[in-house]
Amino acid sequence: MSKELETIARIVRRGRRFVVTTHVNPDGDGIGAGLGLVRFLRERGKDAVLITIGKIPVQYAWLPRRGEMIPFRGGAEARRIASADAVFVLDLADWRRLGPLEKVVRDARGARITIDHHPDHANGSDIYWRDIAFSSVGEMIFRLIGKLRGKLSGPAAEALYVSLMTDTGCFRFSNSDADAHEMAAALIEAGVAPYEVYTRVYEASSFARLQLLGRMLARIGRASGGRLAWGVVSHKDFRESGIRDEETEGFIDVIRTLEGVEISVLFKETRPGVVRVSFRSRRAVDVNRLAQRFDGGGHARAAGATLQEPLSRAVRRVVAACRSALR
Ligand SMILES: [Mn+2]
Repeated sequence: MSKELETIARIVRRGRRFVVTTHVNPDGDGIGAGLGLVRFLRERGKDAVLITIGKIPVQYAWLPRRGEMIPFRGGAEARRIASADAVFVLDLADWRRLGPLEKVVRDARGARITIDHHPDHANGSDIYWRDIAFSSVGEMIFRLIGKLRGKLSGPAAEALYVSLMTDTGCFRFSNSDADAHEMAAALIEAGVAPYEVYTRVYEASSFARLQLLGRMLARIGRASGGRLAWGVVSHKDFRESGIRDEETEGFIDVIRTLEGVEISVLFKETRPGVVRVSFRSRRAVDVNRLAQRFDGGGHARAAGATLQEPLSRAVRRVVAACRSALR
């Protein structure tokens, strides 16, 4: 049992006011783990809120209830962070991914706690509980609740299930170990209906999104004898389809289903001259290191980077780097 977990449990027992946050453009893990923690804290009579930065993917819009999750707008949220007994930073190692919240969190008076399952990165945490063995930050929150001998309510369990389900790719990825499945069993016993949650998150695609996915797949690129595959969504595609960037979550997971592919890449030109690149690998290549070459990062099997250059140049450079990683 890590000493950080002991310290965090002590802070939770003693504190009254908490703020939880996660990276810019949060994903299912950041939102699910964050809401799971907020719900647990509120049920124990504490004041707690999840403050988000950037866009919330549409498939999670149903999850937060009134007042549990608020966007960072400025003064009011900054004051809440400043006066909290502790600020939780979830699902990120490099605090630059807090965007406009980075400085506010740095200046907070309460304990600054990072809980994360990405590789180590220097940050301003007072307590840094980091363990890449966890499938999701939701699983770490689940452990924290267990440590506090907390009872898991249905709503807290549902939020944690979203975290676990999305970060394990619906229990398909290599991080879906026995612990992840045992946690799923506990969440189901607490009242989660897996099929309902799955349907809400993954079977709510708009028609335009599906058509855009088709367009991306029709142009899929391959190299290195099929061990590398990539898809491209240009700014023109976004404009013509009316689909927003955050609605393309999951596109990369379709590319990676290709037989024999080791590295899958998705390029998204979110604005002219701004290209967000997602990397996934099956087993041989550490895509965290690959992404770091482009000033990004993540996990060994899933990482990302943002390039500020024309789309064609970004594709050319990243494909070349992937090909050499596969040699
Ligand atoms: Mn995560």
